[in-house]
Amino acid sequence: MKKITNCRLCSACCPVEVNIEQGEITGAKRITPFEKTISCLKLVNVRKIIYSKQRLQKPLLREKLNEDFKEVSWQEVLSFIAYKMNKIKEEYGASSVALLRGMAADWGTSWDYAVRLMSAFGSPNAVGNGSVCFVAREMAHNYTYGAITIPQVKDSKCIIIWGKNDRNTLPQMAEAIIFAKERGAKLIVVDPVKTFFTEMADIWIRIKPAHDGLLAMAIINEIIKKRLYDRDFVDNYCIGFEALRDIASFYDAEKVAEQIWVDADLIKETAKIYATTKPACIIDGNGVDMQLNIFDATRAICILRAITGNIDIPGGDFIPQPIPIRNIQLKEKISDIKSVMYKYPLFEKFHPTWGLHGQSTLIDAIIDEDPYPVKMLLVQSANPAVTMMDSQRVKKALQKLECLVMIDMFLNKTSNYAHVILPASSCFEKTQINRAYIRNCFIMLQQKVIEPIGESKPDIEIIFELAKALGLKEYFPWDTVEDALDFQLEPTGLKVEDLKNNPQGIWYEKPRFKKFEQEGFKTPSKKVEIYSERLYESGFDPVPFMRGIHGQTISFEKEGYDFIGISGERVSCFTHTQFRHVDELRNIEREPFVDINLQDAQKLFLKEQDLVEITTPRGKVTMKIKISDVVPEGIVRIAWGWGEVDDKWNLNNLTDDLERNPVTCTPSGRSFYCKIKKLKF
Ligand SMILES: Nc1nc2c(c(=O)[nH]1)N[C@H]1C(S)=C(S)[C@@H](COP(=O)(O)OP(=O)(O)OC[C@H]3O[C@@H](n4cnc5c(=O)[nH]c(N)nc54)[C@H](O)[C@@H]3O)O[C@H]1N2
Ligand SMILES: Nc1nc2c(c(=O)[nH]1)N[C@H]1C(S)=C(S)[C@@H](COP(=O)(O)OP(=O)(O)OC[C@H]3O[C@@H](n4cnc5c(=O)[nH]c(N)nc54)[C@H](O)[C@@H]3O)O[C@H]1N2
Ligand code: SF4
Ligand SMILES: [Mo]
Repeated sequence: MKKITNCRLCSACCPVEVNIEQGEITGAKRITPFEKTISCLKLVNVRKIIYSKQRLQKPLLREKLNEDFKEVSWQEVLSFIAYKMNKIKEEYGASSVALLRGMAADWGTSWDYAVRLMSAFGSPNAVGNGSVCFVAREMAHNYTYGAITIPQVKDSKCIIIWGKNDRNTLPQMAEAIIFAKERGAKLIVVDPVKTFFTEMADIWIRIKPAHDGLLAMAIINEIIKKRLYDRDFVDNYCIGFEALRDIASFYDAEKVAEQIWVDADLIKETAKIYATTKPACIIDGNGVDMQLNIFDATRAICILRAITGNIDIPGGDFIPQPIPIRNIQLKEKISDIKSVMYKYPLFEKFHPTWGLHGQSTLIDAIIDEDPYPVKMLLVQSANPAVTMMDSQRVKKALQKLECLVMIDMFLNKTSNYAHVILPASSCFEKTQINRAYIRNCFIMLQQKVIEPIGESKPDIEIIFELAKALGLKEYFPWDTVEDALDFQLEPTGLKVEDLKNNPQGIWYEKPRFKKFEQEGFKTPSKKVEIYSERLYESGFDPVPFMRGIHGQTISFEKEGYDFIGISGERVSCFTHTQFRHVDELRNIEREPFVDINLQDAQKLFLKEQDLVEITTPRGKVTMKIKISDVVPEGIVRIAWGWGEVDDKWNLNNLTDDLERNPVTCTPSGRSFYCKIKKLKF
């Protein structure tokens, strides 16, 4: 039997056709409209992941961290958690119980129920990791033109890929890029690292890490100076263009070139091609997200889209038409309570259903007890001991908790600090609607295609069970997850049943372009806010980079280290720290490496496979080196996600979590100055 669902083994959320025989998955393949397709190694090995012997099948409990876990019943474990949560609530207040959520269980409907539980319990602290993922990017888009745009790659004539590597991370987008390129689209890639797409590009801008904002300002300046901007769009739909003209003039290509390691002529050429080839779109990604200057840098990139008139046109950058599902997060119940993220009030409130995505503030609250102590933490689908910046600090915090509950499919390094582990079902064992299918007009169901493994439960059901154990059933009146989803879907007139009957997805409405002509933009002024009054009133630069760069661009810049370390590739076979226990995937990438340029290797007397130690003020990693031209001189790239296998390979031993973007709470997980030395055997 074949069933259609969407895969959620990574955030690409691909539509897939799954083969099922006798209730078991025997294989799966991606559904894509493109002829040239990209195979996903994780999906090829789906059986090894879903039926892994290491899947958690029963709840685990221990009173103390130095004891072994014992298997217990759901009833016992739920009463234990409810008892602990209520005890902490009595002693310190409900806010001292927090929930931390990674991206693996999705930030669509399944996130809504987690937030609802915390709101019903009385804690505002449902925290996600979007400050280092794409939520900070989304805020920069929102503050400029009211929504995060979706690049219309397939129909574009000029594509800029800015700090993204969809070949490994989003196959459907990579296929669209290849499709457009083969039909003559120009391709410009901004990336310090050589990738599949830099090899295919017409222009490769090998930028100095974390200097994207300055590049964007220099391109803006060039476009304005040469009068290549879309005057009609700027006059009718933007505010702040005059201020932008003045500020951008400080970022002249000749002046900026050396600082960002890019030839001035290349900046000028890029400006000319991007502004004169219509339609054009920009794909911005995580290479820009995890930078200290994320907010202004992304705003500057957004402004480029606007002044060239590429917003909301076919082949440009589309303003999405979100599906109007009901907001069930019950935030009104906790709106007066100070959250751990109170120092980032704009980021906290910029969106009605994003929760608090400044995860670093949770660690502050545990360690410094500011604004109050957080004593108990529920971690759902995340591995913070490895994935949050500055692992030593995170571990110190986890150790300080009175109780840590994890909801996961596997044990991971964070489980070392847990008292309770609840077994979660995989994406193929549960029904939910993912964020990718609510944020725009196309909706598709992630539907259960096999029964949960062992005693594992779907994430939403676990939340229902916790609510019941806490005596909060009145807030969760639904008998099944599908009933709850129907309640959320009610304003759309759709039901889960309709989505099941159309497993390949439904166009809720047809995409409409140039919506701004009738509706304006979803900003306070209804215009594209090159100048943002909201930012000005809150003490931030109303126009990006108005006062130059905020703080340092790369961590430990002032500490006299000689190399820039950057966070490694997201290889196609793994998702962050996941799946390294799967032999078939591990055989593709056996161990992590540090990529280094030949000139640097020679300077340091290093040869292929030599073991090196990399240090920053926060800690160290040791790995073998791989000599290649993927990185330029002065940069080493350190493999990502391997801290799950061994702490000596944990990249986040090196990163900083103290300096952050003042708007979005984003630390620099992407780049940091470091030292490298050869280790003797
Ligand atoms: N296989 C796989 N797929 C995934 C994931 C995974 O772990 N594995 N994770 C998922 C998640 S949660 C996310 S957020 C997405 C992220 O997906 P992407 O946004 O594609 O992020 P990365 O793959 O990290 O690629 C970022 C690119 O930015 C470049 N870069 C690094 N530093 C800089 C810089 O300073 N400036 C510029 N311009 N570029 C820079 C890198 O060299 C890299 O080519 O992927 C999702 N998909
Ligand atoms: N230095 C550095 N730091 C980074 C990054 C980087 O590139 N460099 N990337 C950042 C980014 S963009 C992100 S998104 C984060 C990722 O950070 P995390 O979200 O912590 O990353 P994962 O390693 O994917 O951990 C996911 C956990 O969820 C479990 N899981 C998988 N599916 C499910 C499910 O359906 N339900 C439940 N309950 N559990 C599930 C997995 O077994 C795994 O233990 O890391 C960030 N940190
Ligand atoms: S890219 Fe991600 S979502 Fe798509 S099939 Fe592969 S693992 Fe699944
Ligand atoms: Mo992410």
